[in-house]
Amino acid sequence: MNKILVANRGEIALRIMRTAKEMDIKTVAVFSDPDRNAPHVLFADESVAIGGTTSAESYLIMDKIIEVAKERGCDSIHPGYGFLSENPEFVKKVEGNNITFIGPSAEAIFLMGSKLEAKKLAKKHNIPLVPGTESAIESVSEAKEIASKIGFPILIKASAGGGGKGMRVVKNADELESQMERAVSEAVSSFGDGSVFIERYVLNPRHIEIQVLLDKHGNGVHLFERECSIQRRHQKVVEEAPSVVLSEELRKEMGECALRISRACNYVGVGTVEFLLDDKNRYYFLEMNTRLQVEHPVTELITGVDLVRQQINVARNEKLAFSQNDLSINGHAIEFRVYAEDSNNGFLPSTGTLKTYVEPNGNGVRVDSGYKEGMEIPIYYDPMISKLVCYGATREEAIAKSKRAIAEYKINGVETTLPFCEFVLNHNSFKKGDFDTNFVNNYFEGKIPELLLTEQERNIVAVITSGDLLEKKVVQIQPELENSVSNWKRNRSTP
Ligand code: MV4
Repeated sequence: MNKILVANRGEIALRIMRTAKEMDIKTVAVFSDPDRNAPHVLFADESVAIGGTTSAESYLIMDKIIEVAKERGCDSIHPGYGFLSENPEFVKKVEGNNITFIGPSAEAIFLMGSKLEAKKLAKKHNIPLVPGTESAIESVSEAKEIASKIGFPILIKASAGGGGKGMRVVKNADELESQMERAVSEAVSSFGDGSVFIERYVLNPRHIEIQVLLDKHGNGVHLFERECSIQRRHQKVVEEAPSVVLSEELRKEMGECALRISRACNYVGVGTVEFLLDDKNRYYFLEMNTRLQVEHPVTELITGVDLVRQQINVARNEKLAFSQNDLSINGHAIEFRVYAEDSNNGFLPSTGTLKTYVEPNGNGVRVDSGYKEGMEIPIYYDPMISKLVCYGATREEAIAKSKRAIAEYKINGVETTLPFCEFVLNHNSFKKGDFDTNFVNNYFEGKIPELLLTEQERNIVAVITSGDLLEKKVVQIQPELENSVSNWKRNRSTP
C-alpha cells in the first residue's frame, strides 16, 4: 500500500493521515469549498478540491472521490466514520475500480445495516438478545399479540434504523396502534424501508460496546469494552474504557460474543459490537457498527494498539501480529466530545469563528481535532470541534487529568460542550461510576449549575440549582450536585 485517499474531513481525516505518515504511506485529501484551509487539507501529501458545500455535494459523491483516487494513483481509500463509511455500494464501486477499501466487505456492511438480519444471525449463534420479534411485524394485531406476550413497555425499532433513529417506546396497549403507525411511516420516510420489529424495553440500561479486530486469515481479537452510556438523544458525549461494572468474567464473555457475531458475518478489520447491559448485569446484543468509531481513542490508550494501523495492516492482507493473550487493559481513558453547541441552550449548534483556540496538552492528554485558532466552524457538517481524551493509571487519575485539561482548554467565539463535560465529571454519580443511559435526563436540568454555596451554606440544606441567581431555588441537599459547581465561567474570558 503506497497511497491512501482519505474520504473524510476534520479530526478523523487528520487522525488517519497521521498513522499513514508513520507507516510511510502517502495520503491524498479531498475537500469541499468550506474546508479549503482545513488542517486535513494542509497535512495531506496531496489535496484535491472536489467542490460543493454540503456533504451531499462533496464528501458523499462516490464517483467523484473514486475518480480522484484513480487520477492520483491511490491504491486504497479510507472512509473514516460517517459519510461513505458504511455504504456497501461505495465499497463495491471502490473494489470494482481495483482500489482497496480499508474496512470490512460490502456484504458484512450490508448485513449489519439490517438490524433484523443482524439479530437473526446473533440468535443463530446463541448470542443473547432482548426478548422480542425475529422478523418484521406486518400488522397492528400481530404487534398486539407479541406485546401481550412480552409485556409493556415495549420498543418499536426500525430495521433500517440504528443509533436510536426510528425508535418508539410504547407504554401500554392503548398507545400501540398509533405508535406503530408512526414508527412505520417514520421508517419509510427516513430509510425508505418500513420494516419494524418489537423488543421488550430495557429500563435504565448501560450502553457497552466491544471493539473487535479481525484479519483475513481467520485470526481475531477483541480489545475489551467502551462504556458509552453518557449520551443525550443518542449523541454520545463522554465515553470511557474500561467500564467500571464489568467483571473479568463478564468482559471475557461479552468479548467472545462480539467475536462470534463478527466471525459469523466474515468480518474483517476493526468493528464494534454494541450491547445493552441491564441493572442485573445481563447483556443483550443490539447491533454492530462496521466502521472505525469516533470513540476509538479510549481503546487505543488502554491497550496501546493503534487501530488505524491495524486497519491498514488488515487491508493489505497481513496477519494480526498479536493474539488475545497478548492484550490487556492498562490504565483508564475518558473521551469528551467537544461540540460547537450551547449546553445552556438546548445544545443548539453554536456557529462562529474560533477567536481563541488553545488546546490542553501534557501528560495523559490527547486532543484529536480538526480545527485551528481563527477558523470558522462550518454549519454544513457535524459540529464536533475535537475529542479530548485523557488517560491515567486509574479512573481517579484519568478524572483528575480530565478536570485539569478542561480547565486548560480555552475556546472563545463559539459555545462548546466543555462546560457540560465538566458538569459530568463533577457529578457524584459519574465519580462513583453509578450511571446509565438516563444520566443526562436524570441529572441535567438544561443549564450548567454555575454556583454552589459555600461549605457552610451547604450545611444549611440550600443549593442553587438554577444558573439564574434571581431564580434562587432552595431545595433538599442533592448529593449528586455536591461539587458540581463548574469553574468554566471563571476560566472563560468573554468572547
Ligand atoms: C434499546 C433500549 C432499551 N430497550 N432497546 C438506542 C440506540 C440503539 N442502538 C438502541 N438503543 C436502545 N435500545 C431495548 N430493547 C434503549 C436504547 C437506548 C440507548 C442505548 C444505548 C445508548 C443510549 C441509549 C439511549 C436511549 C435508549
